[in-house]
Amino acid sequence: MSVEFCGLELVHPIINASGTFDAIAAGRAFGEELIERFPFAAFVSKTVTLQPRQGNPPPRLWELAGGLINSIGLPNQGLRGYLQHDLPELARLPVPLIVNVMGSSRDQVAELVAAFGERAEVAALELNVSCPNVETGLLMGADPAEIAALLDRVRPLTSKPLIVKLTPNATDVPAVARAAQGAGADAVSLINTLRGMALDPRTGRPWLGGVTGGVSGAAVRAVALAQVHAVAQAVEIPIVGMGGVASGADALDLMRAGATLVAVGTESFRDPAAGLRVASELAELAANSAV
Ligand code: RRO
Repeated sequence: MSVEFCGLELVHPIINASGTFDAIAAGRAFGEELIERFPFAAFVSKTVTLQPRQGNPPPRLWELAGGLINSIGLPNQGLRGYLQHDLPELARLPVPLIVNVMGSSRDQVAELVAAFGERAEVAALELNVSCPNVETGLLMGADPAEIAALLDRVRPLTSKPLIVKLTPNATDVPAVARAAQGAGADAVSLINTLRGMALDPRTGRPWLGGVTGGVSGAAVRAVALAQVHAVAQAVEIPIVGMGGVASGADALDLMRAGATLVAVGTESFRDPAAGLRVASELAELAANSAV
């Protein structure tokens, strides 16, 4: 099941979706067993911003019949805190580290890319232009011209692979993917969450502290499949497909639609070892069918 992705040799095609698996907390809970049987072939960090952020006010989660709505709002220690605390711990993982970064301006993203670009512990960068829970994130990722301008600014700053994480909350996702490819992205990943909302049944007011949030899980699987398929017709660079993957069959669907790698997200909250299970189910299916 090994696969080459942007020059990285991965033992299988299953990785995690950014922000859905805390490898440091899981390491504390499960110890060396987690390191020895790490569920993913590469690890994608939660989004890092230049300055520390508290995140959105609680409540931050709403459970749906078919998934979750999150309004986490990018809590993180900022670049300096990440370099000091998280990076040394994540560098111990037995798989390549992909750092996900986000800024509210091109200059901010550039500073993050330059800083991580020179770290040997970092195998690749994912540019989050698609968070539904902060206004600025969505604007960049919904507009092909904005994406091209962002890549023009940051591409010269690193030779590491740059993966652009696309938003499904855009009118023409393939056009954004094409703009990313044209301006030097090495890969695209999709989908991030779809904007959604839940009301508190007792008060009729928005449940989430951030009012709206991002929908993920089984509820978005068909949307992800359609968008990965559409983007695969539009670009030649590799695609990381994600959205509601809970089984090897779901992963195989996304690969048949054009994904080179598949990320598991919401399912890891239910089962922290989901990545391993999806990879082994996929291997069994692939042995019996042409991907
Ligand atoms: O932190 C979040 O609220 C968040 C992010 Br950065 C993202 O990219 N996607 C999402 O659903 N939530």
